[in-house]
Amino acid sequence: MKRCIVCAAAALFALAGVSQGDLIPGAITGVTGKAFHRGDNNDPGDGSLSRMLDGSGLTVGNPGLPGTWTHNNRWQDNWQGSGSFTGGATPGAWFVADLGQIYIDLDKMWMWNVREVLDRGMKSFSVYYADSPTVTPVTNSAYSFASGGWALLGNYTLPQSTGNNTPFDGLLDLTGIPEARYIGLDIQSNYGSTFRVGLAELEFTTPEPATLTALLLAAGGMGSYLRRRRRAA
Ligand SMILES: [Ca+2]
Repeated sequence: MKRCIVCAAAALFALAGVSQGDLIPGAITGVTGKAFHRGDNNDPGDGSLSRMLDGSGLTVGNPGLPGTWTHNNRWQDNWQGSGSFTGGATPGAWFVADLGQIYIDLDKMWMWNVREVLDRGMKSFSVYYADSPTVTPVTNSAYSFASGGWALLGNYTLPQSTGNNTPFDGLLDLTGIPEARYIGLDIQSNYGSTFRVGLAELEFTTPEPATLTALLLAAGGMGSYLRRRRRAA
């Protein structure tokens, strides 16, 4: 019965033009990106930057079970920036996600690595965050996260993908970010490709509504909201 409800929900979302990524609980919609290279086409074409942010290629089998959130290996549904790389190092590779507004409750970043050709997957990277970068990033241009407005969250390694239709490869905790609109990746290496580095999908989430309500109640936020309503009435 539960599975039927999930299937019905997925069918309704598909009819409404909502992506599979939106089925992920707490997913932020409408995220856009900039990067050192546009990928195979300009947005929103096949293999463009938006294909790593729009849920393309994702299948959310059961929204309540992250292990069922898989991504395919079609080049059209991922982003692979081009460069000249040696020994796995990817100098000059960067990516910035624009969440569309400032969030004060960022929770997680779910990451699916490149599946078409596995050595093109992102390996070592640093994560930065900002409300308003001093220098606006521009696709197909150089960029430095030392240019102002950015704070470092940490340095990470994303595992290589294991292939077609497999679950997420990395899950990053964003709760250490007090507030941010932009999330930046300084990409330092890949898994050996001499000319490509990228990702299949990134999904950003905030706490699910039930969790958020509990947090507000715990913090006393809901209590003050209710008091304000009574005074206005
Ligand atoms: Ca995708």
